[in-house]
Amino acid sequence: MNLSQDHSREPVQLLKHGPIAEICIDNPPVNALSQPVRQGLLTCLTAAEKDHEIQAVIITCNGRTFIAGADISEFGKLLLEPHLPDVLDQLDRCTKPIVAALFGTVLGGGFEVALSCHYRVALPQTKLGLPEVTLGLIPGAGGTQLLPRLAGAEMALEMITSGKPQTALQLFDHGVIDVLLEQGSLSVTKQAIEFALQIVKAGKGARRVSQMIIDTASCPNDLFDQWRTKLAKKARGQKAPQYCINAIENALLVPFEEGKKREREMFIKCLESSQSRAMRHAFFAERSAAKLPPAYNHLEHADLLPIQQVAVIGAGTMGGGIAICFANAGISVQLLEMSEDNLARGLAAIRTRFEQALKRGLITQQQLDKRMSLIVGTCNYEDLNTVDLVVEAAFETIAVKQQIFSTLDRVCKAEAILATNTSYLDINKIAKSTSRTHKVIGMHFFSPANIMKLLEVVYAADTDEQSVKTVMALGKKLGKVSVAVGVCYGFVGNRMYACYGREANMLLLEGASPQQIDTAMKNWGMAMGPLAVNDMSGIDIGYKARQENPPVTPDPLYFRAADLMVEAGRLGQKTAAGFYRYDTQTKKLQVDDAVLPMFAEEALKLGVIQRDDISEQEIQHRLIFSLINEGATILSEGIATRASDIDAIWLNGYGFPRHLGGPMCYADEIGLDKVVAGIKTYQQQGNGLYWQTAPLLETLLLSGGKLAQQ
Ligand code: 3H9
Repeated sequence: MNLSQDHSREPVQLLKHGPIAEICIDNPPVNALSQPVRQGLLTCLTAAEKDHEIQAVIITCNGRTFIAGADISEFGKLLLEPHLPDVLDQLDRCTKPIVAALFGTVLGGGFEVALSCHYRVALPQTKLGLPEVTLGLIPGAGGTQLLPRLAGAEMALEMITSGKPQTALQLFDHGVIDVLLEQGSLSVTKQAIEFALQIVKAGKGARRVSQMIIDTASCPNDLFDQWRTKLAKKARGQKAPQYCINAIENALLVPFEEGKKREREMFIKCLESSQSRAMRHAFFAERSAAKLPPAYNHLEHADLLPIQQVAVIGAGTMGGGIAICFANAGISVQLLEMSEDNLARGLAAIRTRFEQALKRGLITQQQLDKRMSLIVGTCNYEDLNTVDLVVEAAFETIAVKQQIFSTLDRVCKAEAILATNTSYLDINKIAKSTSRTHKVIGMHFFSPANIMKLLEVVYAADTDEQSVKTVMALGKKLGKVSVAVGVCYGFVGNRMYACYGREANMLLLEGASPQQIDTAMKNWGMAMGPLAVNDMSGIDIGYKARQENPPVTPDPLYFRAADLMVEAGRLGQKTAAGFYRYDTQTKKLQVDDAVLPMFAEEALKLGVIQRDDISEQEIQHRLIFSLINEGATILSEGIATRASDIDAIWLNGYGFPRHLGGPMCYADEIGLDKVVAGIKTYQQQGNGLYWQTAPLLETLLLSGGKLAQQ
């Protein structure tokens, strides 16, 4: 029986099943705890408490998941009542037993709802977690106080500071889940009603987690300090993880009510911080990246091409990584190489990578066997006549790629999509070597392709809607953050990275040392400095790319420092020397002062005056402002659809610190006036060729607009 009078869609309804009341939440897509849901929960709970026929309550959700958290889009606005902690207090104090019926992804505030209930039943594969830390927050509705009471302090520290979910199956062993439900027989709701009836029959009442005592017997004395030290290193520069530890420690030190009050204070502090603003921006940036540019949204329901079988051309590091991505997603791959030797080497390298994953406990032997069986080698293009999509990952030379694409066009079925993994080259030119320019697209993976989350989906002039939509959907299936971008040299990420690298190179000629530059950028927040990164990836790669595609305006200073290294045979880690030296055994990086006179001599030749007053801030600003300026230009050209797409690219492909939100978000945070003033300074300092303020920045400065919202 539906007690609600209004049958128009209420986000929360109260239904009666004999003595059991069902509070059912229906707030698509993920049943987030928006204000009407919080209000509905409170109203229904009050009604169920008052109803004398009701002896127990279950909380259920319609749709694909139990509550996946607070409504993140409400954060940053005025927080409307009722606040979640107050709603959950009422759940906790309810005199009738309450059962949470869990399935899907029970996250953040959703998990806190479940923890505030008196019993929890769940399908075994339900994912439960407190991912607030990934949004620069701590759980704000009792999570830090309730989870340790059920699962112990160590488990709470692990889950809350990592934000990683666990399955109900795993949490059952830790006492978080009372009963694992059966998949497929009765619905989750029906099984939860059965459980509630059993509780009533057994005379079990409300069992408040808030009143449980935390078992501290097995906790080391310095447990919390150990975690503080560990996370200061692992989550360098981030504030929320430290707050999480403090809040969990409170659960052991002060009564529940006080612990919850302090948790709320820290939650609000985090919510108002720039780090959380940046991380929430990152969350929405990654999701809006899935929305295609207007030009590709004419056909609402363009049929996607089913991708069951793919081919990868080239079994080198990149091709192998791409093949692994497909196999991990259960898609069969034909891996093509020019010779049997190369093929055998490539397949062996793939097996080694799977074996490493097995050793680290990331996959089982069965999964290894299955994934290896999905990758079949060939040296014969004719074998590719049935595949739905090809990703070419061969040499970065236009002639080679054109040759390959013309062959693919001949052998592949007419509807097959032909993708290139080129990092820089003109995909329009590659497409022209086929008779199906509408089916040619870029799939730009980042190395290591099976690890890095970013996929730039590059649409060329003729690429059709079906191909773009199919490849974007495929990216999601591969677990990637896919971002659609237009064609230009280096697309979005590498075009911007060239500016960042250019400034690092200029600074070397001007007298900064490699470690001075790298330390400045690490102190700023990057995981690695640009020159150590360049040594790792190979300095010769950029050198060859510049030779193949020289800059439009020739400049003798452009990447001259990197070119010097290559000309001296210092290609990076692979030759044990680059901007640094490397121990041949341990690969450990060592500072090498021998490079400094090389830069000084070249500077003298080129008329660059070396300075000894280059500050850490100058290095940081020149590298980051160059990114912001180029990003703004790319945006104006329409190569990126929205500024947040650029941020999604930098967060997922280039190690830009998530708590700084991406270059566009960071520009707003520090102020566009500061950025533009910096650009003008560097222009006067002698780098006029590159430091032209992007017109979009000037316009926004005048209008007071935000770059990240463009
Ligand atoms: C919290 O709970 C704080 C509390 O401790 C205390 C409060 C006082 N809010 O990812 P998808 C939207 S913090 C608003 O593509 P999937 C998303 O934007 C929160 N919107 O689907 C997208 O919209 P659109 C803790 C949300 O199936 C659509 O739903 N919780 C929220 O790949 C589909 O999303 C989290 O951090 C939300 N909470 O993955 C969980 N969640 O279509 C965050 C999703 O317009 N969410 N949307 O672009 C997730 O991790 C994933 O969305 C989930 C589904 C795994 C649930």
